[in-house]
Amino acid sequence: MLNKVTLIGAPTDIGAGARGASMGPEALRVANIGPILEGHGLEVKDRGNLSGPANPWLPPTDGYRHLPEVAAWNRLVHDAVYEELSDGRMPILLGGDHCLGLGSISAVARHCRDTGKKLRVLWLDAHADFNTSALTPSGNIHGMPVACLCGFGPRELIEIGGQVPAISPKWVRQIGIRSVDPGEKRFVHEQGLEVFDMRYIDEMGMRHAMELALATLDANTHLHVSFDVDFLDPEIAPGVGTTVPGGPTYREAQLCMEMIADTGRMGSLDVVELNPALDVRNKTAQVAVDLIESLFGKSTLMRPKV
Ligand code: Z70
Ligand code: MN
Ligand code: MN
Ligand code: MN
Repeated sequence: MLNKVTLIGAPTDIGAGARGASMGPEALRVANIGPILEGHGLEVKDRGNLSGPANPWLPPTDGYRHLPEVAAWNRLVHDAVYEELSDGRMPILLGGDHCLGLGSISAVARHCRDTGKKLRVLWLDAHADFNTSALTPSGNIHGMPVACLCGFGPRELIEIGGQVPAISPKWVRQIGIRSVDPGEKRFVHEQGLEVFDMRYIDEMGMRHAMELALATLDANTHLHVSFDVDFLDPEIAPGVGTTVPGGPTYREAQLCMEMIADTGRMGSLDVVELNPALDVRNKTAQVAVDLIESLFGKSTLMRPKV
């Protein structure tokens, strides 16, 4: 794994249905994300925050809310993430809402094309984020990034990384899913997304789900982790725009992160949907940072190298 990481703040709630995710980057910094990663032997650079358009807070038009502003933010994210990867550093995107996964992952996909790497995307979320303008109940674009990355969406969003589609649905593994809209459900099935939903995790356990989700990684794989904080059960993570009950416990989430760390293949990370306006004394940010530590190899005991 790369030992040089770059924090990229993207303070916006442009794609969300509630205001406040724009304060996410600062809350993660206040929870000491930088120094804590340094404590794990990483060289940490903080690029500060990107600066994009303000949130006009308008109703949707033609099935999309804030499409021009979402596109502008994602172009900024794409360029920053692509630049850090080209510099041989691991970008950590501090969101911001999950529409930013578009800019981030389209840049990662482009970097993988440049370098001949195989890409796998782990999508840790309560939601599938696989809506289109025809399927969305809300028009909120944070419910659409996976579909856009797979080529289903408006030109200004699907073309950001220079190739359409940016990724194949076959490269995606979703974990923790427990809220999917009716039309979205059919589309997930049609496109063959590999989804380890909460029912699967309850029946088979997080360990088995992660073994399968990580089964096709090899030495040439770039693993992108897109961590929507609403993945976590609301008991431990109330500070998100859309809480959905029945999520992974602290212990399940920690195992998930530890198993990702053990692969040594993580090359980029998004931390999105943290909403400090809805949090309690920044505890959701602290839990997120704890789990990110596990993602970077914090473990209770010395562990044999795999
Ligand atoms: C719903 C929609 C959503 C959060 C994604 C919800 C989408 N499927 N909500 N992330 N927090 O409106 O598309
Ligand atoms: Mn690289
Ligand atoms: Mn999401
Ligand atoms: Mn979500």
